[in-house]
Amino acid sequence: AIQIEDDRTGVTIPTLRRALADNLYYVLGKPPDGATLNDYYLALAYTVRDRLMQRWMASTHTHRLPTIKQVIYLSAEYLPGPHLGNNLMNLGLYETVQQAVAESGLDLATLLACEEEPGLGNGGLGRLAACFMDSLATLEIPAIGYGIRYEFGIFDQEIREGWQAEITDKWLQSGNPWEIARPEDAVFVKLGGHTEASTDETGCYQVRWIPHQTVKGIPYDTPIPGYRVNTVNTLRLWKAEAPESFDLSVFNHGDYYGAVDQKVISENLTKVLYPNDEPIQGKQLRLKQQYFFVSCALQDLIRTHLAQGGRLERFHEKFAVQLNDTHPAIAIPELMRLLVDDHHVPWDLAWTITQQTFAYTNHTLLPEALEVWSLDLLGQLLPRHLEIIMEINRRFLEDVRLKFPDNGEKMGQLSLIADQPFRSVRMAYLASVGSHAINGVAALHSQLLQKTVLRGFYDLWPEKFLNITNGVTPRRWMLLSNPRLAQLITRRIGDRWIIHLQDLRDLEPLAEDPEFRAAWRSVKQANKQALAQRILERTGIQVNVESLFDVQVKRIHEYKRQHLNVLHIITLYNRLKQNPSLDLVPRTFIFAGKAAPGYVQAKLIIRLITAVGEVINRDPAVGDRLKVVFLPDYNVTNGQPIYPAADLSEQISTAGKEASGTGNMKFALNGALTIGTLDGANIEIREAVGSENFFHFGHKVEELSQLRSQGYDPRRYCDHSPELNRAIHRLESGFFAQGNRDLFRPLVQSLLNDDPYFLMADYLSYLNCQEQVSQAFLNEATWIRRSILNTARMGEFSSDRSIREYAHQVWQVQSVPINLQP
Ligand code: 26V
Repeated sequence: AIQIEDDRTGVTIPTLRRALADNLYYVLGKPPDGATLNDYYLALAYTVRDRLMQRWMASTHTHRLPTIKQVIYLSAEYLPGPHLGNNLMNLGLYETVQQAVAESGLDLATLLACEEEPGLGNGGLGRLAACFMDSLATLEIPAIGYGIRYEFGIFDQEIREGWQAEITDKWLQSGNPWEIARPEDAVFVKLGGHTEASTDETGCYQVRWIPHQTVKGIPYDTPIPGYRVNTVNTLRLWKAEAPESFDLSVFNHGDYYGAVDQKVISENLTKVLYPNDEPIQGKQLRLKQQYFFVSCALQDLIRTHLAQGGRLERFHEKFAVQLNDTHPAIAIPELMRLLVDDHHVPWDLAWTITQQTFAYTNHTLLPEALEVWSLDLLGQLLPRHLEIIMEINRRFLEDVRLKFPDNGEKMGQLSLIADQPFRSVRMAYLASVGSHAINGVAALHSQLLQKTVLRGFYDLWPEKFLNITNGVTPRRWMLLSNPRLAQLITRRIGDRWIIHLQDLRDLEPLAEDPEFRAAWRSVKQANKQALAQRILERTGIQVNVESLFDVQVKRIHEYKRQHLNVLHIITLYNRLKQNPSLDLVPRTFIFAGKAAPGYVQAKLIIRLITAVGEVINRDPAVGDRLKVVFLPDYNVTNGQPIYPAADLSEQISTAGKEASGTGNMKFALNGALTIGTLDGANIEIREAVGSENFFHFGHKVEELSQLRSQGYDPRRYCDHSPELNRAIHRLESGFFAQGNRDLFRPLVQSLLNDDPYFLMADYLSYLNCQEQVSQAFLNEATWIRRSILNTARMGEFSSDRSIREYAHQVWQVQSVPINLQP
């Protein structure tokens, strides 16, 4: 019998071609000859989305069953990167679609390049959420990711005359084929106003919140398919709109334009992502955003749970809710409010449910990054939540007093309310009391968390604390972004590594095989060649692919110390100027990363990198021995070709400052060697790949605190190191700024006077370590051997491993295979 494939589900080449033409014509309303490349991209995206639909609906249906526990990831940020390539890969359709598209006279790579990535995050934290969503689906764990559908994500970066310029990110401009709006699932969120307490007919104390304003939350769903499984989870992002009834009521009073104003105010709520690398204290809109998406999410959960016949007493048996940092921590008083005020659950029961529901992940120890909200602001915007927080605090401090009867100091230390510099809620404390589990994101970070920021809570409840080291998804960060290496690996050890990254161990013996080493080297060279091409296109700089590609890509921040890297570059340049025939190991220094728009010093570091590049790249005495490149607009899309091309990964943060880092994992997984401090996950990476395959330098955390307590004097290091002195002098002299001695003065002054991130203290150690790197690079065979061993030993840094740990140690959830035949 002839099998006729459904045009929406079939996966043969003729069917895919027909589906593409169909979607172009009937969904986009374009004839083949009048279609743009973007139209073809959209048609292809719809064709792929169609092929996800059955699995998505089956997953959603199954995951709603009351007996199935579901993970709820609450995150203000997601950085999933472009969906099309990833979805093709996870569905197992990449090659077939490539061919189908080719037979229709198109090029898949060109269509993939049309997709605007959702830049709904700042950096590591948002990207981690996306890796976790991929792993949850791949492990067939029922999950929903809730977040905010920002109209403008993280700004696009351009470099103009060496400076960063910010351009609004219009990711929705040409349409988003991956999302489905669900206006039928809209919820209402109250803001402002006041509360009224009363006693009802039965003598029960009742609080009513009379809001000043109500906004409507509209969910937009994006499918998140697992790798070669039927599970398709949902990323549900909320957009704020004005409730129609509201305009109408004003309209009835004749104030039509006032109603339109209200609409604009409501829609502003989800307009723009805040760059969270900049202090956001007192930003009312930011608190509104946090509360808005959290309230939408919890209302959504309660509604579906009740609709399925679930009981609120069992809420925590149905949902495990993870707080991605404190951004969603207002969920704790919000769930209390929904349970106590709206559903009349007694306080104590509601508190048990709440604590059993939530778990909290901390992502930073930097004091300036720890969220606090002033009581003023909270009281204005969320009067009922402030009351609930005060009651949580009162009961909590009462427990503390019973445990430590004659220790009044303890209560002040642990209070959720800080008095200085103004009365405010410490959100990390709120998250800690309202959760049953608290984790850091790398071993060192978790230890420091227990010893510093959350010490008092660790003393109270050590059993709540755990470490779960971050990971990255090998699907995007190897299979998709490094197809050459993925193919080489699969040819030798099979393809189970894609879902079982520890299998990369099987590469270890091949590190001794000359033939395999040669193939490994060819792959790296091809990847370097491809990156060199992009560098030329984007910056006009010609780089030497035989040189060592030395790469630092991440947000620009003083604690990440991009300027330490620059001091090394200046030192090499000084050596070359002093001895023009110096036999220097050629290097290409590649930087990329965004600076928060208001972070003046970070923007100056970008200017420093471009300025040093302008001088060095043009100096004929340097030739192609040194090149300095700043690649603009670092994001997921632009990051993908960078990691596979790196020889050396720069992970040089001040010890104790980088909670984990995840870029460090992407580089090592793709065969780069690391130069790094003993910070964040670097420590665990070094242990995994072997200290002989990792270049570490710099002061350790304890050594730095010793330096600090001894009275740290950065100038001393300058006086004792002629090379450091010369490098600093070059900066001061205006040499890299066309004689302008003022340009880099703020950077130099900061280094000489405070140097809060200890660049001066680590300079010498860094320089010596870089010398070892250069010597190692000269021996190609052993370098490649070490590169292979890095990849072979990175298996534990898959986000699949992280998610398994959360599933067993925090969430108590199981895999649920999805059956497509009902
Ligand atoms: C926020 C702020 C705000 C005030 C100014 C300084 C500053 C610096 C950093 C941050 C980010 C806080 C949260 C965050 O994104 N943490 C990152 O989380 C990643 C995933 O766990 C982790 O790999 C990074 O090390 C960590 O910085």
